Amino acid sequence: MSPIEGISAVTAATIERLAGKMLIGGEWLAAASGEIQNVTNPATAEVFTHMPSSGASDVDRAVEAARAAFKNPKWAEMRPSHRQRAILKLADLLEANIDELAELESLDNGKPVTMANRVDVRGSIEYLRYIAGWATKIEGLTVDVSFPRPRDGGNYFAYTRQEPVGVVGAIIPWNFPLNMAVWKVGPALATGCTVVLKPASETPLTALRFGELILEAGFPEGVVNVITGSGSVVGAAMSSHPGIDKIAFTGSTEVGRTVGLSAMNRIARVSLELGGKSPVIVFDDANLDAAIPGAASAIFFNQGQACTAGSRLYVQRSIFDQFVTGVAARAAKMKIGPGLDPATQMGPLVSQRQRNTVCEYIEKGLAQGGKLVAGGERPDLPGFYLQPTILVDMPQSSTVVQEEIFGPVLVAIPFDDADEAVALANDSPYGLAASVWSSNLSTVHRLTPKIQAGTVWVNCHNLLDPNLPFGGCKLSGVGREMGRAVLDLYTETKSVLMAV
Ligand code: TAP
Repeated sequence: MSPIEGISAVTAATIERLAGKMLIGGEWLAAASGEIQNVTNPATAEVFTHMPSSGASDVDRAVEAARAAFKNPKWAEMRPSHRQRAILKLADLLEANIDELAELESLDNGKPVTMANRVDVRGSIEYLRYIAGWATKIEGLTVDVSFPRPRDGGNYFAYTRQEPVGVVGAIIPWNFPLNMAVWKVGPALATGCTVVLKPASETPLTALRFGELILEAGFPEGVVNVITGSGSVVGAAMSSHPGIDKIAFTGSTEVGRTVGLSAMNRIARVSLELGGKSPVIVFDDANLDAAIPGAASAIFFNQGQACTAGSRLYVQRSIFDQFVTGVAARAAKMKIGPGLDPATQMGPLVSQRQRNTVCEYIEKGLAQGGKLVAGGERPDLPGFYLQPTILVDMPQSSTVVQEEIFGPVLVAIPFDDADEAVALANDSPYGLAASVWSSNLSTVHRLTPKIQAGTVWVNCHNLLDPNLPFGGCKLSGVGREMGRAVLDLYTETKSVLMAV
C-alpha cells in the first residue's frame, strides 16, 4: 500500500478503517475465503487499499441478511413517516461528510474533486431528500368493477396496494459510484425493500462509507448490505440468486444483457440502465456562445465516462468548421491533472484497462480514415490520463460512431437539414439521451418527438433532476429511474377484490 498524497486525515482514517471489510447484516466482515482485491488510484497507478473478494457463499450470507431484515418487524412495520425521516437523516449525514465523500470518490474514480463534491455528493444528497418524500406518498387506487352484483344485494369493493418488491440486488458501475448507489438504495428504502448492493471493483469506497452512514442513520441491520468482489462472481451470483426478488443494474449493455437474462430465467423483476452514444445536434441558428461550451462539456464531463456523454456531434454544415474549431480550442485548454488537485478540469480515466480500450478506439478511428482535430495522446504522467480528443471525417457507419467508447472522444459529422439530422441521430443501437441546440422553437418541437431517446435536452446537455424520469430505449435499457416512475421499479401492485 502506498501513502496517498493530498487527502485529509479523516479520509485516510476511513480508508484504513474500511480496508478489507464489507457490510453484511450490520457487521463488517471479510470474505469467507479471506481473499482480497486491490484498489488502485487512477491518478498514480498505485494500489492504495484492498477490499474483500467475495464468493457465492458471501452472496448467500448477504441475501439471507437482507431477507431476514425484510421480515424484521423493526423494518417491515416501520411507519412510512419514520422511513422518510431516516432517509432524510441519511441525507444529513452525507451532507456532514461532503468533503470526505468527495475525496473518496475522486481517489477511487479519478474525477476532479470539485466535480465529485458538486455532482456526485451534492447530487446524491438532493436525490435522497427527494426520494424520502415519496416514502409517505405511496398509494393505490380504488377501482370500480363491473361484475353483476351478488345475489344478497351486496356489492364489490376493489382496490390496489403498492407493496415493496422485496430483496433488491443492486449492481452498479464505477463512473458515478455514490450517485448510482443512492439512485438504487434510495427508492428501495422509500418503498420498504431491503438491498444487497455490489459496487464496481474499481470504486468500492463510497458505497462502503455509505453503508456506515446507513447504520448511523438508524436503519436496522441487514436492510442494506454492501458486498464487494468481481462482477463475474458476485454480480453473476446475485443475478441468478433465488433469494433476490429484483435486480437493479447499471452498467454496460453487454453485461446488462447477461444479468437481465439470468434474472428473467427465474422471472425476477429487473431494471437495466445501460450504455449510450448520445447525439448532440447543433443547428446554424443556435446560440454558439452557449452551444460550443455546451458540446464540449457534454462529452468531456467526467472524462467522457458518462452514459449520457454527447459523443456524436452533428453540426449543420454552414457552421461545422467554426463550431468544431471552437470545441477543439476548449479541449486544448482543459487542465489535465490528478482529481485531488482543485484546479484539475480533467482527471485520469478510471483504469489502465479503460484507457487502453479508449485508445484502441482512437486508433480504429484513425485507421478508418478519421482525422484528429484535438488530443489523441496520453500525457506523460504516471496515471491513466488521456487528452480530450476530437475526430472528424468519419463515416456514420464507422466503429467510433456506432460503438460506445466511454472516454473523452468526440466524433463530429456535418448535416444539411433537420431530416438528415434526425436520421443520423437515430442511426444508433442506443437510445439513452440526445440534445438539440437551436433558437427556433418550431425546429425543436418538430424534432423532439422523432428522436429515439429516453431524454432529449434542448439547449443544454447532461442535466438530470431527481423529479425527471431517466432511462433508455433500444440497447440503452429497460425502466425509468428517478421521478414518480422509479416507484414502479421497487413495488408490486396487488389487486384486492372484496364481496361486501
Ligand atoms: P460493467 O462492466 O457492465 O459493470 C457494471 C457492474 O456490473 C459492475 O459492478 C461489474 O462488476 C458488474 N458485472 C461485471 N460482470 C458481471 C456479470 N457477469 N454479472 C453481473 N455483474 C457483472 O460496466 P462498467 O464498465 O462498470 O460501466 C460502464 C458502463 O455503464 C457503460 O456502458 C455506461 O454507459 C454504463 N452506464 C450506464 C448508465 C445509465 S444510467 N444508463 C449509468 C452509468 C453507466 P466489476 O466492476 O466487479 O466487474
